[in-house]
Amino acid sequence: MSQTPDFLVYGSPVSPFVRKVLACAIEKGAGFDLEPMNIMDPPDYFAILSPMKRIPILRDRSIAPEGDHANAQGTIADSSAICGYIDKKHPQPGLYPAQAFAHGRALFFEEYADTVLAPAAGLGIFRPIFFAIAQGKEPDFSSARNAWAENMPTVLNYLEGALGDADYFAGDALSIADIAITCCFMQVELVAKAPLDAWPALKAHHERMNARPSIAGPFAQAASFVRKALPEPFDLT
Ligand SMILES: N[C@@H](CCC(=O)N[C@@H](CS)C(=O)NCC(=O)O)C(=O)O
Repeated sequence: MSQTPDFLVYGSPVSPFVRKVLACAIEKGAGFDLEPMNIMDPPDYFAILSPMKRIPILRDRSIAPEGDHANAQGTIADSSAICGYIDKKHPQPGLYPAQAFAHGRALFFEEYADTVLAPAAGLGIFRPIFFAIAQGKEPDFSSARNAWAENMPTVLNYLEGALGDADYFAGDALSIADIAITCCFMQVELVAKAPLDAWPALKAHHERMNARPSIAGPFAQAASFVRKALPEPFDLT
């Protein structure tokens, strides 16, 4: 008989931040359930569990099981906080470099993904397409094309240089940096073909990351949802 896992993730794999949390849990072999939470029609207890009104939210059922959601007991909001928690609870394999400087760099890249890459990919490209379709409106392909041509190159040039010849963004093993950057970039790929030929180091990194079930699995779930509304990724070029 399978045991109920401690972790319950509220959200949707369509969110890059939810996929980041799922990737951490999968890399560590930590079981989880996913409870769908739609940010366009959230439940009335959303702000109780997530004061910043964002997904993902993690519940650790070993701290507090689901109840009436009247308080946030047993829950943590924000993907960075959640991934840090998962890493403490399941230390192996470590997703935060042991070496101090590499650790700092990993946290920096996670923040860069959150603050710079996610808005460029999500707000700039994903939302004008998918949110419009989901709301029955015409997708804004021209603003998405413009974001790819005007805004993304600066971000991708920076990441290409920061990665250089290395296999990973921080230290010499997979870390939260690689997961965060990949999940946020893939938000573009949910709606569009996003060729990385002009950024060969990033392209190779992306292919290696894509070969990991922790990245590919949650992305496939998101893509199958998005494909119902947008059967083909559109051409950004
Ligand atoms: N810094 C947050 C960002 C989370 C975030 O922005 N989530 C989006 C979905 S991808 C959200 O919940 N947005 C709510 C809204 O736009 O109303 C994290 O890492 O968890």
